[in-house]
Amino acid sequence: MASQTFLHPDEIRTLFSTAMSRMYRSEVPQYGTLMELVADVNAATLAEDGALRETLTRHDELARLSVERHGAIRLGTAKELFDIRRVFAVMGMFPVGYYDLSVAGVPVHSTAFRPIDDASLRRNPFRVFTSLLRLELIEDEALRAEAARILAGRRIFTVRALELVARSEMLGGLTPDEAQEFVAEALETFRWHAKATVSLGTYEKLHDAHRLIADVVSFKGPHINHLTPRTLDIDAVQAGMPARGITPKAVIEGPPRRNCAILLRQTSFKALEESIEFRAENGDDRDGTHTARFGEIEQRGIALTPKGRRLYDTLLSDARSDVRVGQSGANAGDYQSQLAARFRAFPDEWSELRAQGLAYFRYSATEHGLAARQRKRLPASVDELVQAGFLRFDPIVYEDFLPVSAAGIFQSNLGTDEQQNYGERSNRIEFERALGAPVQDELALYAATEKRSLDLALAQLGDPHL
Ligand code: OOG
Ligand code: NI
Repeated sequence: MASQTFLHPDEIRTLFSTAMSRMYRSEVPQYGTLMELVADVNAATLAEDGALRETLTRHDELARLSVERHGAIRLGTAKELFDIRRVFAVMGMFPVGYYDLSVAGVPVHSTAFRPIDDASLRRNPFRVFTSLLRLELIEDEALRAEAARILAGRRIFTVRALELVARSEMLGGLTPDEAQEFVAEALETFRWHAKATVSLGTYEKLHDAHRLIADVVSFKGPHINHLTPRTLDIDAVQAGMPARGITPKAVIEGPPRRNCAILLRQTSFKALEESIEFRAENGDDRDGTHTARFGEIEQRGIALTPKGRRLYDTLLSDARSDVRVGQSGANAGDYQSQLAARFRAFPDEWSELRAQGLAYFRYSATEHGLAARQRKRLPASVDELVQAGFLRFDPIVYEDFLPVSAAGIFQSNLGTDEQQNYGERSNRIEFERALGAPVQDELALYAATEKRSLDLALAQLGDPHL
């Protein structure tokens, strides 16, 4: 069978994320410094917390601790989004979730391309937060038309990369040699270009409309704008950045520090100002600078049910209306303490989170339960099985993103730490049309994982329900 000679998409993703990490570290030395800080903090945390070390070892996570968890790009056209979906599919990454950032003053909407099944997530969880510029949000009609014209003329993929994508689609995969070549070709799309495709004058006009528009339209391709490793203690990394010459954003996005980590906490260092050679045009041959690239860290917790997510959204929005963080990070300390105070209303014990239906868990039959099943009929309800120690439950990790947090990461790297609050508005249908496929519903994925684990565990315990 031909398929036996194909390299598994998870392996291709690992080749890709490794190549991206190497490229980004050489392009942005400060990112290498952040990686070192993260490694030091993780080592210190593990040395202090034996239980955590044991859990990570049990789940086979220690070896991959320092592997990047995500990166981000910003695309300019529907066609680019359509093709990037095909490129990521070769690596086992599929669009999950829809994020409308325009409501937070960022003219994009986004999805995350990520592995979906448990085994793939365990092998390599690398994902790419992918945004599509919404040109229709540029008010100046002439500028909008010019931006569209510039974008229509660029090709962000190499010819060979698209050939290999088509080959993979037709035959069902790539051989190891083809996969190597594919990764090298795909990497070209994410590379930094110190040479802009527009003059400084055009760049400035785009920049005045929105900094992000200039970032997307002025360059040959969608340079990767950050990579994000996982930390075991995000507060320690945030606090440790200045001593290593890194300027962190003002506040950590997401929930406050807790015993039972929920969803996702993130922080980043500010984007760097980099020299750009602009195109000489109509006597304009000035050079300039652009800020786009930064480094981020993340710490993930349990996935919340719709009920849990509603509570999270309410508490977050309350804290944000209590204290507004200003442009230069003023009030950051007050915000963090207000956030912690508000979140006291969010149960902070696993058993409570489960009992109140606030979070998703992975169930498994315990040794004790399997042995008991041989001797007697087990109790009928899940709660009773849990109580008796026959059924155990572990948190399902949140693998997605948070729109308010993402907006905060964007804002901080567009030069302001100001928090903007939002109302609801979305253009998902248009996004999916450009993508050429629906995005998967992340909550449905967690619910299905929980249900599968519970069905299996109950079957192993002799289906006491029946
Ligand atoms: C993406 C910002 C969002 C995250 O982790 O929430 C993001 C960008 O700046 O392009 O990466
Ligand atoms: Ni990010």
